[in-house]
Amino acid sequence: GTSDAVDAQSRLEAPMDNAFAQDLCAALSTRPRAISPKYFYDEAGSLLFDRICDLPEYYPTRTELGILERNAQDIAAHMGPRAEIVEFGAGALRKVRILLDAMDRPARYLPIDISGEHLSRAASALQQDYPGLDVQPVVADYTQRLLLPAPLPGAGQRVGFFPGSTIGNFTPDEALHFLQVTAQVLRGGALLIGADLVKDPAVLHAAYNDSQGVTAAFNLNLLARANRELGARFVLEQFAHSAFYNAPRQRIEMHLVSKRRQMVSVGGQCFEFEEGETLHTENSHKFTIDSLRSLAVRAGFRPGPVWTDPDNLFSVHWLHA
Ligand code: AVJ
Repeated sequence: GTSDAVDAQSRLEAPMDNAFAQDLCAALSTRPRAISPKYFYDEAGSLLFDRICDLPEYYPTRTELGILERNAQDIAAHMGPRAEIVEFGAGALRKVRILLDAMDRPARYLPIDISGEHLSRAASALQQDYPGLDVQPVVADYTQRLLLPAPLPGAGQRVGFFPGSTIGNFTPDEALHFLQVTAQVLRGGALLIGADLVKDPAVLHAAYNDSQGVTAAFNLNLLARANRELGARFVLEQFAHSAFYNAPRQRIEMHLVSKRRQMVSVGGQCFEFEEGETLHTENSHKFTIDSLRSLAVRAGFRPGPVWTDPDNLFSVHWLHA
C-alpha cells in the first residue's frame, strides 16, 4: 500500500543509519568480503533456522536435546534450588524447558535475543506453560556489553545457558573474549554451554548442505533481508549457497558465491562482484572436549562435568564462573 511505499522510500534515503547497512557496506568494501552471521536472524531468518533444526541432516539440535534430556537431573542438581537462567541467543526456547522441568523451583528466566518479535512470541508461549516463573525477555545483542537485572532476593546461583554451539560462530579470539566477559557477568554461578565436536567431514558437510535447500535459503536470506530492509537490489538467483569444512581451521564456512560478474546496489552505493567472488557469511567452529575446556580455563572458568551422546557428536559443558 501507500504507507509501505513511503516506508521503503525513507529507508532508501537513510539506509546508513543502521548497523546492518553499515556492516554490509563495510563488508562489501573490503577483501575478503565477510559479514557477521548475526544478520541472518531477522524474522524470516529465525524461522528458517527453526526449520534447519528439524532437518534430518542437521544433527546438532536433536543430539543436544537428547544430551539435555538424558542428564537433566544431574544438570539440575548442579544448578541447585532457586537458580536463575540467563540464555544467550534464545531461539525457540525448546532446550530450556528441559532444564526448567528438572530444576528445583527456578527463580527467573532471562532469554536474550536480537530478534525482538521472535523472542517475545517464544517468551510468552513459555510464560503460559510456566505461570509461576518470572520470565523477562531481554532484546539485546549479547556480543555487545550486557547489563543484566540485579539478582532476585533469595535467588540461588545465576546460570548462563549458551546451547546450540553458537560459540562456534565466533573467531577463536572473539570466543575467548565472550567467555571472559561471560565469566565476569556470571561470577559465583556457572555457564552451561553446548559445543559441536570435530567429526567425519562428510557428516559435517551434509549438515550444512541439506537436500531440501533450507540451509541455502537461510544463507540467501541475508541478501533478501538487505533487499527488504535496506532497499538493496541483490538478485538472489545470481548467488549460490556454498558450505564446506575447512579442516585445518576446524570449521564449517558458509559463503554466498556470485554466479557471474555483476554489480549490486546497497543504499545508493554500487559494488562489483567477479564471477566466483564470495561474501563469507558464517564460520561454525568445531571443538574437541579438551579444546573447549582449555578455552574456558583461559577465560577464567573452572571446568566441571561434560555430557556427550553415544556417538560423540556433541558436548555440553558445565563451567564454574
Ligand atoms: C546457530 C551457529 C550453531 O553453526 O550450526 C546452521 C547456525 N548455520 N546451519 C551452526 C547454522 C547453518 C548454527 N549455529
